[in-house]
Amino acid sequence: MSKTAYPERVRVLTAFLLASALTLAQTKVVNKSAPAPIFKHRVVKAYPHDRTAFTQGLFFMDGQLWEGTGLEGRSSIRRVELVTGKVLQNHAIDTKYFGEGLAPFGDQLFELTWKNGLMLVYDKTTMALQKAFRYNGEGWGLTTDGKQLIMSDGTSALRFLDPVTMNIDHTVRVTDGGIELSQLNELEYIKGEIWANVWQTEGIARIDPKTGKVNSWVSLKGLLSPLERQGTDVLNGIAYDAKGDRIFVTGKLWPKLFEIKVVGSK
Ligand SMILES: [Ca+2]
Repeated sequence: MSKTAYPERVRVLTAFLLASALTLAQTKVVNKSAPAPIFKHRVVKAYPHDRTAFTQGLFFMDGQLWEGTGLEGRSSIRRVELVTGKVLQNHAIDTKYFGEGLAPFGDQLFELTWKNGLMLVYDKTTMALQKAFRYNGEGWGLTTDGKQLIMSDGTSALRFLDPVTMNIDHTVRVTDGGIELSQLNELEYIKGEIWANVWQTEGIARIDPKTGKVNSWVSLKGLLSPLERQGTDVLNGIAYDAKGDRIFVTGKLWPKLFEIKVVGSK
């Protein structure tokens, strides 16, 4: 499964690697266009994750994980027990849709579809489909700051949507070192920042929602062992437990989900 053309991927990976190299060579000279610093992570705990779940959306609510999975014919939304990884509730999505980002708002769940141009809206409790909204372009990641839904679409844009009308309130362009950063995938709003998996990298960008500027990166290299990595797809999925101040990450078809802490962060 590929989302965009190869040259675009190379550009993004190059940007991330370049940012890594520049950080290593960081000098004391203050440069307004310097790329954001990259911090490492520490694993607090590892939990089981459904090896067949092509994770596209992830968040933590009511003491549980909520996950949206993708692929045509295999897309679902599910409520998952953190400790065991057991699926407690599952709703299969119409096979013509490719599920993407998933976020809660009020008593509803909102889900993007990759190229179907539809935002699907479900009842949170029953997971019954209630309605759908149309949007332009592709649907990738989705989160909320508690006031609006925030959506990525594969470009450097983050759209801020009214959760009632689904109208675009405004759009922010994400940049690192003054260069636009595209391929923003799964999202999570964490303590005033938007965290974004950058597709096909092992980096999470921490973005200022107002300016779109990347404040810092979190490198998640080495989460899976080479053996665990076999048959998996990319890192994707960030969830935040606000009460417990816990951050969870996983990936598409990954056997594990991790609670992580950022090391060396401000
Ligand atoms: Ca998320």
